[in-house]
Amino acid sequence: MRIPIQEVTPDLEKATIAGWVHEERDLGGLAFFLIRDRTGIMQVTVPKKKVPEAVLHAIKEVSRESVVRVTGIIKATEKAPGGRELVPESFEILAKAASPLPLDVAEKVPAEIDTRLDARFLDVRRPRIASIFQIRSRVMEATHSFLFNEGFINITTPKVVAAATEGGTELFPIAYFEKEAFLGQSPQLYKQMMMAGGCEKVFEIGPIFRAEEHNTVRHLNEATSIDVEVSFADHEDVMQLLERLMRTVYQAVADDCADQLAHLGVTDPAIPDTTLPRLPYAEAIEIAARKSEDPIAYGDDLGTASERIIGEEMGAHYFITEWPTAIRPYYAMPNERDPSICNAFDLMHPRMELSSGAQRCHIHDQLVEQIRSKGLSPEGFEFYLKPFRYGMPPHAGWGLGAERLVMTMCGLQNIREAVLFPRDRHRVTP
Ligand code: ATP
Ligand code: AMO
Repeated sequence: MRIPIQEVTPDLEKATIAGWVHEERDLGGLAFFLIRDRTGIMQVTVPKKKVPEAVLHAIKEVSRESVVRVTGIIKATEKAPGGRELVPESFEILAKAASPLPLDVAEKVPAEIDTRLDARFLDVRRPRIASIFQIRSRVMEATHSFLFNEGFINITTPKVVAAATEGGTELFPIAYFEKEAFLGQSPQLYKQMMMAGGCEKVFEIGPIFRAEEHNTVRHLNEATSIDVEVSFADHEDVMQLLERLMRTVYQAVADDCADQLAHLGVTDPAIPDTTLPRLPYAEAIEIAARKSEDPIAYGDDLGTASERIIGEEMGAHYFITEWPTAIRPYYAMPNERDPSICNAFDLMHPRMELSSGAQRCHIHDQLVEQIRSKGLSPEGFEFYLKPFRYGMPPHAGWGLGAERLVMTMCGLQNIREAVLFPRDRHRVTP
């Protein structure tokens, strides 16, 4: 049996390792191979005069990124990574890699994002890139266990749907027998319906599909949304839940992924504070208007440029609260004192929006009115409205973009880096 490279210590006598040929170097009488597996990199040193003929044959044949299994004597040496090297007694090629490679795994030759994504299986062999997905996995694990610890149940809702939730322009229509159907933009309506189902605290982590027209570094056409909905809660309750989640997830990554963060050059994971600043929308607009070159007024959406200006001023995670009712979805609850603003919020990283949420309107007739006032037809929402007639508790929730969370945590420049196989305007394969 092979042992993981990380477990090969200088005091071992003999070991079998298996992995990919990361680098090869032939110095005549001596050849060096760096063998890489998921856990690390180890040097195989071949003194050509001292190894069996079969080993010499194999090392002549082998190419970079081939899969090999090597058995031999372990020697302590300060010249090799990890303070040990393996001198082979056997060197088997399990799968030879063709050359030239579509991508240099050792990262000596830089590659464009498209080249990398076209050969994603090779790209993720790079320890730095693998780190992103190890961190992403830890983020997901920490999110699941945090929500279960908080008493949530995990739900799964349909991704083939009949209605838009976040405005009608960003839907992907699909061929669904003789019916009109779309890919789901958000589990919004379903998670709310489960509040009428008496579930009280639900979460779903799943794909959302948005027909975003533009190619940007922070939009995907298929993203992963971490969604929660909580009964007998208002916006402030779920903002506090989000604060706890952010801290827990950042802490988990800081504790367990120090090597991965180091690979990515993240020296300080900047764990968010327990209580994040609440910046009312009106003040956010003022900050943006003061520093922006374009005219910005109360009632405008906050675009990329505004988000950046405000983010620079805030310097760390913060909430934007007290949004104008007019620019939030129909399901947001208007503020009881001033219905021109609503109990909605966004969680912001200085670089971009991470999450949107709100206390929801749980009163049937008011919700119908709000749907109408957005120019939508309540008839299209019958299945959603029905539960509001039979005992819908007050409730609140949010959706948090998993890729944006990972992207900002890891300091990535392009959201595509946080997805194994991103879907964008031009990409449906691999
Ligand atoms: P030494 O006397 O330390 O074995 P050397 O200077 O006589 O080394 P070679 O053994 O021929 O030279 O090695 C050639 C090159 O490979 C040198 O630059 C040496 O530093 C390097 N080298 C030798 N052994 C190792 C090893 N086990 N791991 C990494 N590099 C090595
Ligand atoms: P919203 O539309 O703001 O809110 O989406 C919530 C979060 O999901 C992420 N996100 C995306 N990430 C990458 N690419 C995209 N195209 C994309 N679209 C959204 C963002 C965003 O902040 N139903 C509400 C949530 C709620 O109120 O519970 C909703 O979907 O990080």
